[in-house]
Amino acid sequence: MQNRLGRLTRGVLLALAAAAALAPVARAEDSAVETKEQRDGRMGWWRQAKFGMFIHWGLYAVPAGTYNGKQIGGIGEWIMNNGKIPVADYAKYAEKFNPTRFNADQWAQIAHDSGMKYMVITAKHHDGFCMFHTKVDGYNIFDATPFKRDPVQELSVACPRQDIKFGVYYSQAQDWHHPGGGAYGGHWDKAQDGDYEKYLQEVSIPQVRELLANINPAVLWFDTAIGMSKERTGEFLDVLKTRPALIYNNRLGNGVPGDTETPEQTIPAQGFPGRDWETCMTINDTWGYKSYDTNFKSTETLLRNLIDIVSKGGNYLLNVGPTEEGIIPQGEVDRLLAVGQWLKVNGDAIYGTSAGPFKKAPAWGRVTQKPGKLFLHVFNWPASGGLTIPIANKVTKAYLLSAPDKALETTTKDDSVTVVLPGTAPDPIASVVVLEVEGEVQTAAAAPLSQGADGTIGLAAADAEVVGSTAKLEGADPGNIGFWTDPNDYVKWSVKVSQPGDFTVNLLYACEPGSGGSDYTLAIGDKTLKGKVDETGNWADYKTVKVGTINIEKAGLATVTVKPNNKTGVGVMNLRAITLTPAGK
Ligand code: H79
Repeated sequence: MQNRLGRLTRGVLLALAAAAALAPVARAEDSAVETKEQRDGRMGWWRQAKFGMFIHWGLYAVPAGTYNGKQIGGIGEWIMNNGKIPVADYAKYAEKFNPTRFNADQWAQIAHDSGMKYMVITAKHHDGFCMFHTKVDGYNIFDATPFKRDPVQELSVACPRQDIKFGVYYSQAQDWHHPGGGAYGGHWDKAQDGDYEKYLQEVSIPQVRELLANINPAVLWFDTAIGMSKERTGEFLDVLKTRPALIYNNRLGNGVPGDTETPEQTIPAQGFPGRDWETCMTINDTWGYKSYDTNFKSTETLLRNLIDIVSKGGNYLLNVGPTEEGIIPQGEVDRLLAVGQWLKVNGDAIYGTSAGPFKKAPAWGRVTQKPGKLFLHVFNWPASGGLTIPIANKVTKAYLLSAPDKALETTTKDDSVTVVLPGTAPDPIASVVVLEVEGEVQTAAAAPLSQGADGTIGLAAADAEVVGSTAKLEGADPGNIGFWTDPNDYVKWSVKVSQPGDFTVNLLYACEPGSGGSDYTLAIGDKTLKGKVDETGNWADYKTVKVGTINIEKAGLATVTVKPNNKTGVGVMNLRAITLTPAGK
C-alpha cells in the first residue's frame, strides 16, 4: 500500500478533484429517497449563511512553521510531511500542547461578531492527531496532552449559543500517524507503514462514526481522497446516512459529488450554476498557524471576496489558524471584525440572497438579489452620472442600505435604470445601493459590442466574458484580465459586425519578465491566429503587440476568443484590450 500511495502524484489528486467536479448533481447514495424539496430544506440554513469560519487547529500549532530551528516552507499544517518529521518526534509536540487560553465561547463570539453563521474546525487533519476525545486510541488532545479537554465538543456547545452552526473537518484518507494511513508523496517513516484498509476500518470510519454520534455536526468536511475506491466511499456513505440532515462536501472520494463544490483559494469566474458551492480560503498564506506568516489579506480584499462569492451564488469559508495557546491571532481577528462591522450595516445584501442576475460582473462592483430587490455593491464609486443598470423593471424605490430613509432619484429608459448617487461613497470598500423593483428582474439583453463607424472593433477586458477558474477582471477603467494562472481559462467577446473583411489584430497586454513565451490562439469563428506572449517591463507595463491579420467572412454576430495553449511562468498575461483594425487602414 505504501508504494502505491507513494506513487500517487499531484496530477492524480487534481484528477480526483476534477472527477468530483464533473460528477452528477444528485446526492449519490440517496437521490432515490431525497426529493428536491427535502434537499432544499436540508441545504436551507447553509444557503442563507454565506459566511463561515474555517479553523485549522492541531499539533502543528506547536512547531508553528519551524522544525529543528529551520523554517519549513509551505502550509503550516503540512509541517510533518514537508519536514519529513518522524512519527515519534512529531507526537512529542502533544506533551507540550497546553492551550490554556482556549475559550470556546470567545471563538464562537468572534465568529458571531464577524458576521459568520457557521464554523468548521479540524477534528483531525492529515497529521492524524484528533482535537476531540476519540476512543479509538490515545492520540488526541484529551488523552495525550496536559490540556485534557475536548475543544471540538466544547465548540459544538458554544456555537449554537451564538447562532452558529457547527461543523467538523476530518481527513479521512491521509493520516501520517496511524499505520497504513495515506500520505501524499509516500511514507517517510517505517512507523507509517501498514494496511490502508485496516486503517480505514479501525481508525477513520470509527472516528467518523464517533463524531456523528457524539458531536452531531451540521457539516462534515472531507479532504484529499487518496486511495478512496467505490467500495470504500460506500462504507463512509453508509455511516453518513445515519444523520440525514448532515451536509458534506465533494471530497469524500471516487467522484462522490456530496452536497458542495469546494474551490480552494480561488473564486470561480462563473460560480457553479445548479450546484451549492463554497470557496475556502486562508487569511494569510497558511491554514495552520505559522508564527512568521503575517501576510494577512486586507479587510478590503476579504470583504470584496465575500461579496464577489455571494454575487456568484457561493459561500465564503474563511480560515483562521489559532496558536498553541488557543488564541486566534489578533491580526486575523481585527480583519474579521471589520468585515463584521460592514455586515451589521449591509448584511441584508448578503444573507439569504442569491446570485446577481447579470452574467458578467459590472466594472463598478457586484450585484446580489432577493425577490423584489437588487443590491448593488459598489466598489468603484462613479465620479458623476450615477449608475446605469440594464434592467427593464419599474423601480419603486432606491436607497443606500446605510441610509434607507433617504430616497435616491432614478430615471428609467426603455431597458435601463439610472440611479443618481451622492458625490462620495458612504463606504470606501463597498457601498450598497438597493433597488426595489416590480416583478422578476428583467435583464435587458446586454447590448452586444458593435463595430465602430470607421470599421474598428475594440474589445476591452471589462467587456470580456471570462471562462474558467482563476482568471478574472482586475481593476476598473480600463482594467485587465489578470490572475491568469490556469492556462485552461480563456476570454470571450461577442461583437456585432457590420463591415466584414480582413482585420489587423493588436493586443494590449503586460507580462513580467520570467513569464513570457506562453502560446495562445485568437479565434474568430473558424479562423485562428497564433501568438506568443512577449515580456514587457512588468505586470503593469502595457504594450501593444501586433498578432497578424484575420478575416471575418460575413456580417452578423461574431465570437472572438483568446485561449492559451500553455503557460510558461506565473501567469499567461495581463490582457487589457484587443483592437481589430480594417486591413489597409
Ligand atoms: O486543509 C487545508 C490543506 O491542508 C488541505 N486542504 C485545505 C483545506 C490540502 N491538502 N492538500 N492540499 C490542500 C493540496 C495539495 C497541496 C500540495 Fe503540497 C502541493 C501537496 C504537495 C504539493 C503544499 C505544498 C503541501 C505540501 C507542499
